[in-house]
Amino acid sequence: MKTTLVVAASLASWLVVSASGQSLTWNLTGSAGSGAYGNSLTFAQSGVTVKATAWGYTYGSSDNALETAALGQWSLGLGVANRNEGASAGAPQHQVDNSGADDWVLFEFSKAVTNVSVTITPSGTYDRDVSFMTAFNSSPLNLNGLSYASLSGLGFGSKVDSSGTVSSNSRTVSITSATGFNKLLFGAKVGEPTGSDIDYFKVTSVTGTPTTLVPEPATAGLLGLGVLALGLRRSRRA
Ligand SMILES: [Ca+2]
Ligand SMILES: [Ca+2]
Ligand SMILES: [Ca+2]
Repeated sequence: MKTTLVVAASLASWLVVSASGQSLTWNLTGSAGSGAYGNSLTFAQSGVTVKATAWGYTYGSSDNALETAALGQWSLGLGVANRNEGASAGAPQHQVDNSGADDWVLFEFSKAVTNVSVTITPSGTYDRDVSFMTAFNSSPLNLNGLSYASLSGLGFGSKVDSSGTVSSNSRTVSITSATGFNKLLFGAKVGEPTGSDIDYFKVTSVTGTPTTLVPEPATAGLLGLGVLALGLRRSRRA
């Protein structure tokens, strides 16, 4: 019996067990066109599904929290039309962008993943900086009315920025995370709403390796030792 154990960094609250080793790519391109506020698109690959929804930082009269947006799909991938842009916004605002309000795509995986990367493609020549956050949360998420500060309550870690350059080419972004996750909030870089800093792109594909995560409760040490002992015993028998 093959038992694979990968013990995550000591500070992580989840252990990664039995990474399958098979990397999957979910191709997000298509021809659905503009979406409606609150819609979703789901992509399946080898039995693992990814549900994508769109969010804009447009909530309330002062745009101070996340609100459902319209998820569109084109030949270069997914775009977000937020409520300030209008659900059927045209180019370039129907892309994921930070001109005005921040746009985000929330990816909810049916299984935890590691070694994740996201490929983006601008429709035109634009800056390609991104921000992202990851979480492990076994419930479907509703981000409506939540500020960035309140996302930690759903298990999201700190926002990570990743800078690209101005180009019309695709860019692949590695998603750095201390452990596996099943929620990825991915958008144009927060805080660059004007001029040539503005980032515009569609999200073309997501790649990741499915894993099984085991929680690290108060008894983590004991549980970890037990699993480790079991693994060692099995490997001796093999
Ligand atoms: Ca947009
Ligand atoms: Ca915009
Ligand atoms: Ca930028």
